[in-house]
Amino acid sequence: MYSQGLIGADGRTEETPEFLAAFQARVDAEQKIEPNDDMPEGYRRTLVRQIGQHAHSEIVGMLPEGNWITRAPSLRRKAALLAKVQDEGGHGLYLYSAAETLGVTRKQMTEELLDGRAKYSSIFNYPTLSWADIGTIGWLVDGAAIMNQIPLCRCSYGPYARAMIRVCKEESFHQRQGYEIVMTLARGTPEQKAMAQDSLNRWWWPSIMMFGPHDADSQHSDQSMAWKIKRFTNDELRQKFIDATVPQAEFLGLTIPDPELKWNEEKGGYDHGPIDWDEFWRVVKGFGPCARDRVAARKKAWDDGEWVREAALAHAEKRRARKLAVAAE
Ligand code: FAQ
Repeated sequence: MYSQGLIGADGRTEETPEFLAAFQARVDAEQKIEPNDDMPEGYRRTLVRQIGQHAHSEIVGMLPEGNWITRAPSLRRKAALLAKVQDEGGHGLYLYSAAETLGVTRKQMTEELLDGRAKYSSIFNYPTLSWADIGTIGWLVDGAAIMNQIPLCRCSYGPYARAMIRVCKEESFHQRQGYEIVMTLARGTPEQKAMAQDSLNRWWWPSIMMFGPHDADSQHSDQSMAWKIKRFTNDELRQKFIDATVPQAEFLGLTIPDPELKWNEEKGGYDHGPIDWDEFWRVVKGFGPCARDRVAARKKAWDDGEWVREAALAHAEKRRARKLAVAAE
């Protein structure tokens, strides 16, 4: 039986060794942690950070693809892209709701994004320069997201794990539609194939960086793995992604822009060339090519939506007052 911790004078759970051991035993036994359960403050903070960043990534991730909705080459492509961008918005909302179960509000999370305290995925700081980029984002970025997110369906925190199940189903469809766009281009005219190759050249390395720093430099991985928030390390997931994606590129007749990419018989996976970590950290620290535009777009959306939030709140208060009046009669 899981023992709840002692409540200290400040109202917080006292993290006694017994409490921490009981919590870890519960995680080790694969029991889900739910919102009303006692949990170590570090566990709660790690989840707020990760789920919040994940939610921001989904919402900011709508911008590069949204840029092409009006320029999609056919009605079918436009309908699929519109639906995909809406799906990403939905993912952001499930994730904000999951984070809210940990005692943080969406307003707080948004403020942290806008003032630069909260991060969002580095990948969404790159520009979408051609229609091929829409295919490549589906193929590589959604592909990388799935690789990272399937294990999150088994995350120890119940609301995050459950949100991920639906998200992963939708991301799988996104990956397929992206691959189909790239396949159409790769089998099209020489100009179309060149457009697909150029897109792969620009998105490959940023996609590889999505998985985060090498394990030796990942500050949160060890603890997150022990708490079963993460099930695989950054490098393990990156390797799985590369191994799955190289044959897909070969099938398309496209070349991955890494001259050092080579099958390693002994390890049963591909070796790859060095990752430009200077570029990664520059982007993560807010100096990516589109960083300023992305945050400005989110700020405008938040400011423009203020009247909607006020109206919804006023409506909710009016309803509550009416209910109270009826109850008092
Ligand atoms: N970008 O110690 P670690 C999507 C930060 S959703 C920016 O290894 P951790 C769907 C990290 O936060 C894509 N920052 O950290 C879609 C930490 O900084 P902090 C988003 C990064 O948390 C598709 C520091 O570096 N997916 O694509 C990045 O254990 C198409 C040290 O790193 C998720 O968020 C990065 N790439 O592992 C939408 C999945 N990598 O917080 C639209 C959930 C690392 O101490 C269109 N998140 N950092 O200030 C995770 O799995 C993890 O948080 C990792 C990082 C793996 C991203």
